[in-house]
Formats: sequence, C-alpha cells, structure tokens
Amino acid sequence: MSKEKETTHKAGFVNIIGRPNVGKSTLMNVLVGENLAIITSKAQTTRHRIMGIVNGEDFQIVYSDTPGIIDPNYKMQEAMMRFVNVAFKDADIVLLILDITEKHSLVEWYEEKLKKIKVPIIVLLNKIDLVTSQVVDTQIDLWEKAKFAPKVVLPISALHKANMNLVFGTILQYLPEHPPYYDKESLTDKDMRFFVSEIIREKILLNYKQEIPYSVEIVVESFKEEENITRIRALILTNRKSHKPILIGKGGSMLKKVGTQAREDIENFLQQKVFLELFVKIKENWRDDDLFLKNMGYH
Ligand SMILES: Nc1nc2c(ncn2[C@@H]2O[C@H](COP(=O)(O)OP(=O)(O)OP(=O)(O)O)[C@@H](O)[C@H]2O)c(=O)[nH]1
Ligand SMILES: [Mg+2]
Repeated sequence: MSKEKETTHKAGFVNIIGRPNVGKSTLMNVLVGENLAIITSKAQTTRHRIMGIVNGEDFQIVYSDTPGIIDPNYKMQEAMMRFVNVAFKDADIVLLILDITEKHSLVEWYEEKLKKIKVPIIVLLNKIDLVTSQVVDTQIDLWEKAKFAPKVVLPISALHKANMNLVFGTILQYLPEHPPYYDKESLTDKDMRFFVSEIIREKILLNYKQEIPYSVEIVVESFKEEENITRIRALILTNRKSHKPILIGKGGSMLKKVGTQAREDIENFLQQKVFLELFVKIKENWRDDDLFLKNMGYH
C-alpha cells in the first residue's frame, strides 16, 4: 500500500515593530493587499494593534501592525506600548522595520529591546528609494552583525513595493507548521466601526497642525446599514476647549472638508453610498481616563 503524502499547513503571527514613522503601516497594507491601516507622514499615526490576515491554500499569515515604539507620556501612550509589548510576546516571527535614512544608529537600542526575543527576527531596511546603494550596503553590514542575530536583513521600499516578494518568501520559510488560527475567509480582527473611525482620524491628521490631531479620539455613535446607504454618526472628541472652534472651522468649513474626505474613503472601503455626520465635543483628559480608554479598545 502506498503511503499518502501528508499535506502540511503553516500558520503564525508576524508582528511588525519599529520606531514611529518608519513605514510599518505602509508595509502591512502592501503585504495584506488592503488599506487596513491609516498612513500619514506624522509620527504616532497608529494607536492600536491591527491584524491583517493573508490566507493561502496551505498557509495563514496573521500580520500585526503596531504603534511606533516610544517612551510613554500619558496613559494612552502606555496602552499603545502595551500593544507593542504583547506583539513581542505572541510573535512567531518579528519584522523589525527601520528607516534607512535615519542618521542615528539604533543597533544598540534594539539589541537591548530585543534581547529576550527567541523567535526569528527579520530586519527590514525601509525607504531605500531615498538613499544610494552604498548606504544600503553599509547598513546591511551593520545590522547583520546585531547581537540579536537577525535571520536576514532585507533592503526594501514599502512605498514603492520593492523586494516585497523577498519579504513574503522569507516569512513563509520561517512560518511554523500549524493549523489556521482564524477562519480562512477573514481579513482582519477589527470591525467596520474601527475602520470608519480610523479613516476619520486620518483626515484629521492630514488637515490640522501640531498637537490638534493628538488631542482627538473618534467615537462612532451609530452605524446603520440600509439597503442603498450606510448612515454613520461620529463624534470627534478633543481634550481641549480651545481646539473645538479650530476643529469646526469658520462656519463649519473645516469639519465639512474633513467630512467630505472621510466620506469618500469610507464609501470606497464599504463599497456603498455613505451619509456621514460629524460632531465635535469636548472631553477633557480622555488620554488619561482609564474607563474611557478601556471602552475605546486600549486595554
Ligand atoms: N520614501 C519612502 N517613504 C515611505 C516608505 N514607506 C513609508 N514611507 C512614508 O513614511 C511615512 C510614515 O509611514 P507609516 O506607514 O505611517 O509609518 P508607521 O511606522 O506606521 O508610523 P506610526 O504609525 O506613526 O508609528 C509616510 O509618509 C509614508 O508614505 C518608503 O519605502 N519610501
Ligand atoms: Mg502606523
């Protein structure tokens, strides 16, 4: 009797970590093939851990995009760092992403941060479109020698989708044998309300200056799917009284702009017509309010 060849399935958690603004969310969106995470040129764009799942016949990769690693100043940032620490702990593979244009060497800093990590670490030197090949070679040499012994150091450009096949191939190589963790149809762990609030927050990051976007949290109050339209009502909460008139703008002009831009993106995301209502409210000290943070998903 001939023995049938057993088919194996690979699955695991691939966690993307790195300093703010290095391109973690850009990379995750490219790897997943969907715009799950919002991207801006501002640091601390990502506040939550967002999973993006890629399914193949014999594999399931569960990516996690995480907030940039910082030293926290208030409770919300502490919660953001807890997402990062959990991402260290439950990873099967760590993708450490660096901005190759960064002048200051972070090798020692990461050697300290990553010294307890036992799983394979893949170093990705991102934004190679901005430097010469000489810089790329020097940086590869430098990171290959890091004490945490990366399995491989790959130069990439997430923005220009350069070397993405190499990243994918390396991940598959180190992905453990395991049955799928999630339904093979699923794409993410987050719901529509989350993506709607993130799209609104992205427009706020893009349209307002300085600390305004950082004072803001979005609450989707209602989300009603009707036959031909989805009706959404969302609150923009700010922790400062003085920010409210700025957020609204003269005669409501700024809010209208944000609302229009957000609605267009939400319509694309949901593939449906959307009616979006936005309101600005003051909620002092929300960034240090435990109960509020918990309700908003910062555990
Ligand atoms: N030139 C260039 N820019 C890039 C590349 N990848 C990302 N960026 C830009 O870098 C900025 C930050 O990208 P994000 O993906 O939001 O970075 P992040 O690491 O998720 O940032 P946080 O969520 O704030 O920690 C954006 O303006 C991106 O367009 C790249 O390969 N080349
Ligand atoms: Mg991000």
